[in-house]
Amino acid sequence: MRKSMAALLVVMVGFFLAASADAKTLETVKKVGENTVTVTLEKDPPATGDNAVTVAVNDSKGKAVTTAKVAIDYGMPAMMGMPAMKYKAATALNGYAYTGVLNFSMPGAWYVNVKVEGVGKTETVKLNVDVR
Ligand SMILES: [Cu+2]
Repeated sequence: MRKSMAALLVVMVGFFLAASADAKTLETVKKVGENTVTVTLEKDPPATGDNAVTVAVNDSKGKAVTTAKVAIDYGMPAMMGMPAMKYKAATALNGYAYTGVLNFSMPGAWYVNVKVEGVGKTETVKLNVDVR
């Protein structure tokens, strides 16, 4: 019994490692003041539709900052025959990082501005992503 449980565990860990090796995420790390902000989009390249986003804020010692407020503005500037698109995404603290969902309604160049408040000066991490 114990042996088969151990074998099952080995198989499960194997599957997990294989899955995480395949998963491509898009990570951006920026130093903002004393803190380091790591923004991770679940897909690389990001895809149209829902994309989970995780924002980790760590202090100068690497400790997770869990008292921040993280809000995201994202969109596309106006294009020929199309007005600018602007969206907002709230995030919630989930363990040691803030998580939210971005919904890209079309492929193309999008901006994603991650605003971190409540840890000294408000800081914004700006990224540009190419949605496929
Ligand atoms: Cu557009």
